[in-house]
Order: sequence, then C-alpha cells, then structure tokens
Amino acid sequence: MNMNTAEDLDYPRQLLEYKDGFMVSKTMFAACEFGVFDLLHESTEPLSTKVIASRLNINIDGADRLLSACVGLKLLEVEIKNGEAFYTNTDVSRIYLIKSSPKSLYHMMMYHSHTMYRCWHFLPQAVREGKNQYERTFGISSKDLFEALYRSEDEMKTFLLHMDSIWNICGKAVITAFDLSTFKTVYDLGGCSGALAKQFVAVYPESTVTILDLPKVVQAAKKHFMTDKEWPINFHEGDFFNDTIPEADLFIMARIIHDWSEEKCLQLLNKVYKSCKPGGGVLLVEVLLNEDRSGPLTSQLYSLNMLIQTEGKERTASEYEMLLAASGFRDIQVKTTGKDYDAILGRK
Ligand code: SAM
Ligand code: ASE
Repeated sequence: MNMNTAEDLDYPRQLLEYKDGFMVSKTMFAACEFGVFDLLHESTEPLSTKVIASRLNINIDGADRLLSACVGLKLLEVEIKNGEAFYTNTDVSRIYLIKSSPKSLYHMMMYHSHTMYRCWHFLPQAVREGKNQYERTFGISSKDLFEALYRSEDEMKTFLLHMDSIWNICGKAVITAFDLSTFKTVYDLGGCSGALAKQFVAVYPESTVTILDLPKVVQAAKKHFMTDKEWPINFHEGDFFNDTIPEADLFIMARIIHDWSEEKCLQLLNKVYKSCKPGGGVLLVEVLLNEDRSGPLTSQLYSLNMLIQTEGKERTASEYEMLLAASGFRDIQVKTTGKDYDAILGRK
C-alpha cells in the first residue's frame, strides 16, 4: 500500500519535519530544565523575556529564541504589549510540564533529555551490533543490565522518577482494564518506586499489595517515594531471577517482560506460574506493537529504545500471549486502553 499523497511527492513536508524531531525534543527539554514553566506558573502576570532571562540566569538573546520556539510548539502563549513580548503557559504546559503538578512529566523529560538522548547517539551501533550501548555511552562494562541502569545513586533516582511519572497519566486505565477485585494478595514484581501500586490500592482497597524489587530500589522507594502519606503498600527486597517468588493471587508485571530476552522471559514467567495460586493470574502491562507491524510509532520507537538500553524489545499481543501460554497460563485476555500502555491477563 502506498500511503504517500501527491503533495508529499511534490514537497516532502513530513520528512522535513522528521529531521527536526530531535530539535523539538531538545527545545522542550531545555525549557523544562531551566524551569521556564515553573517560573511562569508562580507568576501572577505574564512575564517579559528580560524578566524570565534574569530570573533564570540565562542569556537574554538565548531566552528570546527559546521562548519563541516554545510558542511555536504551543508550550507557551505570547502577547505583544508596546512592542515587548510577554509569555504565559498553555494549559498543557501547566498540567504536564511544571514540576509540582500531580500529573507532571518533568522527570520523564529529564530522563529522555539526559540518559536516553545520549544513548540514542549510538542508535546505528546498537542496530549493527544488536546490543545495548552502555559501554559506549557511559563507559560501563557491567554485564548486569540493572547494574548499568543504576550506575549511580543519582542515576537510579532519576530512573525511578521517570518510571513513576507515566502512571500518573495511564495508571488508572491500566489497573481498571480488567476487574482485579477477586485477587486478594498481589505482588507487583519489579514494582519500582510504587506509582502503579498506589493506583492499584486506590481502586482495590480490599487487596494487599507488595512491591518486590531489588534491595537498593526498595530502600530508595521507602525513603523518597512513600513519605507523602501512609500508603498501605508492603515491600519485599529480592531478585526475581535468583530468589524465590512468594505465593500470590495476582502478579503485576509492568514493563518487566520487555526488558529481557525470550529465554529470560520464559524463565521468569515459569517461576511466576509456579508461585501463582490456582485461580490466580498474571497481569502484563506493556506497550503493544500491531500484529501487522504497521505501528503504533511510539511502540516501534520504544522497541528501538529497548535495543539501545536493555536486553529486550517491544512485542505484539500475540507474542505476549505465546510467552504466557508457554509458561502454563490460560484464558489469556488482552485489553487496550487507548493510551500508550495496555494490559494482558493470564490465569492459572
Ligand atoms: N514496574 C515498574 C514500572 O512499570 O514503572 C518498573 C519497570 S522497570 C523498567 C523494571 C523494574 O524491575 C525496576 O524497578 C528494576 O529495579 C526491577 N528489576 C530488575 N531486575 C530485577 C530483579 N532481578 N529482581 C527484582 N526486580 C528487578
Ligand atoms: C525500561 C523502560 C525504559 C528500561 C529502560 C527504559 C524506558 C526508558 N528507558 O524497562 C521507558 C519506556 N520508554 C521508552 C522510550 O522506551
């Protein structure tokens, strides 16, 4: 099927736009990092370039161009008064880009800007060699994936903040895709800093949720991510490959399978099946590729990111169904949410 229009052939607007994709990303990241949106949110009135530049301690001509580009991206609105530009946030920036918003994506932007952007410099090498690029990007030779991902305390915290932020947006849709109320003991395997577990306990207050993650992640989660209120969430320090996985009615595995090779996925899911109580289940939460390889573009790009950053890849629903079936699970159901992340439930 040829999807190009006559206009595309005459003037390749789309290609010209794609080539500038990284400039779009970096402009948004820089504005986030400088705190442009936070500053405008705290102000009761629109601010001039001069005031913004001086408050953020950046060059006035640099600020002028950055702010202007943000207007083009619909991240800011501009109003000219007596020949001078005054800026305010758009609704999208106010809800998603300021640090203090409950739906903030600020930390996701920072992880993309610093870690992922650097790794993606080596996309051609990753594709040629078929492996992640930690050694080239950061000089890390560790064979252990999460030792590389958590190469410093700071980097680990940045990753956890990044992982958390998406669940403020699609967590509820993922957790309510299936009625999970019959599952009383629930383990969130690789549950990280607990953003999805928080969404889970809000919807299913009768269930007991335990996050199983690596010791240093559990310690950081308790110290930095659970202090805003008394969360009814338990923690279990462990290694899901090498330690026993406790018995439970439901295992949540969000963005776990996509990190690993086929062999490790089967090893892990077989273990989960053994620990699953009869009548229990496993809930996979992942982005899905269309069966016909047509998209969605986000999933296709994330699969390249998994190549650059992990040992895994993104998969189609039927590939996840096959992994679950091969591990013993049955009655496998797929629910799409209309958001980036979808849910797959398998039963024992
Ligand atoms: N489930 C979370 C989410 O979707 O936001 C986090 C997904 S993150 C990509 C993978 C998680 O698995 C991390 O929290 C990591 O620490 C954890 N993890 C990796 N290897 C592990 C292991 N061997 N045992 C337990 N947890 C592990
Ligand atoms: C992982 C998920 C991510 C491991 C490394 C990762 C993400 C970024 N780096 O399991 C989040 C998913 N987003 C993308 C762009 O892949």
